[in-house]
Amino acid sequence: HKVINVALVGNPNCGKTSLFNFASGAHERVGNYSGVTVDAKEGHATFEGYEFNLVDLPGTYSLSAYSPEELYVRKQLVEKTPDVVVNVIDASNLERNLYLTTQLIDMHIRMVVALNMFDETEQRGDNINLDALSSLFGVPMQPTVFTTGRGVKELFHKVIEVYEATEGADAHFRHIHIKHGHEIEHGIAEIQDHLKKEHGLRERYSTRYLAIKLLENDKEVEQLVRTFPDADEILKHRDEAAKRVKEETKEDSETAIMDAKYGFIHGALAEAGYTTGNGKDTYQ
Ligand code: GDP
Ligand code: MG
Ligand code: K
Repeated sequence: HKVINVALVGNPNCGKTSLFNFASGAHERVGNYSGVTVDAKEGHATFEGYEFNLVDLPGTYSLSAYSPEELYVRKQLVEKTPDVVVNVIDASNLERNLYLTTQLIDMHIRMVVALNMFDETEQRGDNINLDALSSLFGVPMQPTVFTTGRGVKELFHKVIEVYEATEGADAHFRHIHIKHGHEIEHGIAEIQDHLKKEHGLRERYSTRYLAIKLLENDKEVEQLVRTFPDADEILKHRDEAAKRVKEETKEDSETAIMDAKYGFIHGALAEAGYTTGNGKDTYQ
């Protein structure tokens, strides 16, 4: 048996635990409740000759450093290095849910998106070209309904394809960069150049992810970088880049990066012809 370590990541209430229970036969509590403890449940599943170690992570809207859930999910992704992330999203609330997706893409991890609650989007009469959306994000996407198990086999099949894919050479694994606009990208590239000098770093972190986090003034990543011998140099470049971003966008770089991500999402949804039900076009 080949073993694939899979982490379930997504906003609260999008169906992660429902998938976890359906796939692993567990009976974890689903539904609306705020957990007191921030932890991960582990379970197992087998499919097409593969064994899956599933980790059900706490719900999070973002990968910033503002809540215990966010920090916990980040730590799990970096330290446990899952082979594939299943990013579960509530397809009836696409725009907000895709924000976390853009942050996961920054981490340069192999992932598959489960467009869950697909039944609700069908009832509402939403329309979208999923092939186009999937191609714009560089991530395979699978419509699912975890309360009935619809799409779960296809989802796991996609996980296997992404796991087995060779980087660059395979359509199932095509890392894209979410483009944040000229001055932000210029800053990211410059900070990244200085991070690359750090030996051993790249095995655990994407330098692009670290550079973006530094530009967002992320305190946890800044603490990590302060342990590097050339921390002052790196942070000096960060400060200069942040200043240029502010001059260009009139916003602090954290807000500018968030706006750029939402801009990307809007553009992608428009290009994929997204309309929501009730005859109302959300994206023109
Ligand atoms: P989590 O917070 O991401 O772990 O989400 P849960 O698995 O606890 O699910 C939240 C709620 O959504 C529960 O009431 C589930 O029964 C329900 N749910 C999960 N998946 C679906 C789905 O595909 N369609 C619908 N209509 N409800 C779902
Ligand atoms: Mg849950
Ligand atoms: K619901």
